[in-house]
Amino acid sequence: MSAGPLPRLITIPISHYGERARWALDRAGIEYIEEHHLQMFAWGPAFLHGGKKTVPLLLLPGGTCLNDSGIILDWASRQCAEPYYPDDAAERRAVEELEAKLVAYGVETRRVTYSWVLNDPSTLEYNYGRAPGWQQAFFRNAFGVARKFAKQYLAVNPAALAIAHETIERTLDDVALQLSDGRAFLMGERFTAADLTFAAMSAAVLLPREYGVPLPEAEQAIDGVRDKLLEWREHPAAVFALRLYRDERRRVLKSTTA
Ligand SMILES: N[C@@H](CCC(=O)N[C@@H](CS)C(=O)NCC(=O)O)C(=O)O
Repeated sequence: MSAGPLPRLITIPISHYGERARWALDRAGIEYIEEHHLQMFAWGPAFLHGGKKTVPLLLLPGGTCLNDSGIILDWASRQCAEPYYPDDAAERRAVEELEAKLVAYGVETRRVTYSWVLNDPSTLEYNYGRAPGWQQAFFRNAFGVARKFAKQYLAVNPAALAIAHETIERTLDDVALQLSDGRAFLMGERFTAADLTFAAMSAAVLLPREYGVPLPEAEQAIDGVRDKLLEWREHPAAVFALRLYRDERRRVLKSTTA
């Protein structure tokens, strides 16, 4: 139980960068209040508090704003009884280098998800979370306009999607290769930020049940996306990511500050 004000996590609820931050905080046993905003509307708080256009943001009670999921992950790791980064500098660098690749892979998994949801208004309910009603009403009433803008803004087009598919498949192969010596986690026998980041970035296409907000099922995806999602789920690296969700997403370790 915490005394005093709690940190505020500002997210686009469905965002896997938000999920990366949420998981890092949850695992460290840190209490926080999550505030949801929808795409475009999140620009307001993002600029106001973080000085840039992306969320998640973590607003600490003292007034500090952590304005990137990686910064939030590092902060949560430092509060956690079992930190997500190794103490050894070279080992830590290896985790961070892998994370940087996985964050870029996350842009491609997100592109694939948007190629589905921007063409399927039935998925809108999953997007809303607890965002203010007026933001939800905008999406309900102006889906066509929002969709056109978002497709251009996020480069959801056949050429970019072809690159996304290649990047996703290459990343899954690389991860499977890294695991092929039988290690339990990406960097060895211990769960690190690389595992959390890989699983969270993969969640956009693997749709794990344990994700921080409800997601649709792969089987519901539109033609042209569904077969890829179902194929990728069977990949050994995807099986690993889904195992991380099953075994690690709800694990709460002691916070050193609790
Ligand atoms: N590197 C950032 C990326 C976050 C990010 O791309 N957030 C998206 C939501 S999925 C966003 O806020 N996009 C708004 C925009 O790009 O205009 C992080 O890890 O926090």
